[in-house]
Amino acid sequence: MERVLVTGGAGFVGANFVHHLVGRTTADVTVLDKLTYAASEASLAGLPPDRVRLVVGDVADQTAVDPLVASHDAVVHFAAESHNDNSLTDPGPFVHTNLIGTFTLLEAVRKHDKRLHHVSTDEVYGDLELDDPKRFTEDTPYNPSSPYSASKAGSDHLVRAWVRSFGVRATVSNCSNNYGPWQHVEKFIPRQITNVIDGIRPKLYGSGENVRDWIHADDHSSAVLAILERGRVGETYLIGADGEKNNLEVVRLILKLMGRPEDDFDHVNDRVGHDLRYAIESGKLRQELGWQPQFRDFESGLADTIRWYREHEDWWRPHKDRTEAAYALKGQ
Ligand code: NAD
Ligand code: TDX
Repeated sequence: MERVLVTGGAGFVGANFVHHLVGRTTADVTVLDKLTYAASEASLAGLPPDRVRLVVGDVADQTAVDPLVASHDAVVHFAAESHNDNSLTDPGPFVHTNLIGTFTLLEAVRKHDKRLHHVSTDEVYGDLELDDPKRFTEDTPYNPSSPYSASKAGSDHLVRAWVRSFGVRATVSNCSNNYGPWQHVEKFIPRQITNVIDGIRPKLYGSGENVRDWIHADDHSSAVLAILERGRVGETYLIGADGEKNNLEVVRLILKLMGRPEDDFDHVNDRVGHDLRYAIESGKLRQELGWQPQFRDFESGLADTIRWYREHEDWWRPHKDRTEAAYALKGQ
């Protein structure tokens, strides 16, 4: 696969993937990104300009998508509206990008017979009880809660229908919560790190007992690359690194690592319909494709991430005030 089209490559997970791909393969990469509020061109800084180019465009715009798909060997589809809280205040862009965008891409890969990998989320499965011994598997029924997760669930169904009905050569992955560099300050971990840097107390939604299954974004990238290279067409792979932690534990760890008292945070209004727990069983990916996560120690991965935000204030500062102002309006 010498020419890879990466949609949403100026966002968090997409940018991590582009860095990973360029470092580990000889592929030339085109990033197709609308450069929404969530994107940052600076996330692609330092990559070789002869191997990586950015095309600004909408994945739901057939005239932009069709010629790009035609001129590449494979497409990795990250572009999405990704923030649950935003989907609760304005769901329209989620339907546009996550559903119409995926549909548009599917029609182009069908027409040009190109390989597609569709990047999705564990949130399509809904949530688990705290004491449920089961974790999500590839066989768990879909049961999404928010407009965001419903739109991602719909996009997964579109991909499977295009595989079965039209023979499109696609794979799907559903990953748990990512952390690492280049994540927008609206998201939980970067929000709290940059709050502490700014002398603002971290903000915990509700009780803080909600559990997320954390994975480093570079491990997500290596899993997506393994699926792109060796995954079986038509299959879905769950991606996770056994990283379950509740939000209270994560806030306390951030405070400890940043030299603050561990109770120096506020409880704020809970998210409407807040999913309680996500947990991934990733045995299929590990056994079939031999994938393993490299970041196994959450505390040291989090310490690296804190260091990255301390050293890259120029990257996140332009987004911080507007993000906090929007949260303040909601009592969060
Ligand atoms: P993000 O919001 O940081 O980045 C999304 C990117 O998509 C941005 O660069 C944005 O400009 C671009 N984009 C949005 N609408 C577009 C459009 N219409 N056309 C072209 N580009 C558009 O999101 P993220 O956290 O990097 O998530 C990327 C993908 O990974 C999503 O599909 C998400 O569902 C999936 N995912 C994310 C996580 C996570 O923890 N962040 C976990 C599992 C799956
Ligand atoms: O300030 C906060 N305080 C807080 O307690 C924020 C922003 C979040 N939270 C909680 C809500 C969640 O329980 O932290 C947890 C993580 O929140 P987010 O970072 O918003 O992530 P989440 O809603 O779990 O979804 C993420 O993982 C799955 C990504 O944003 C999705 O794109 C991905 O599909």
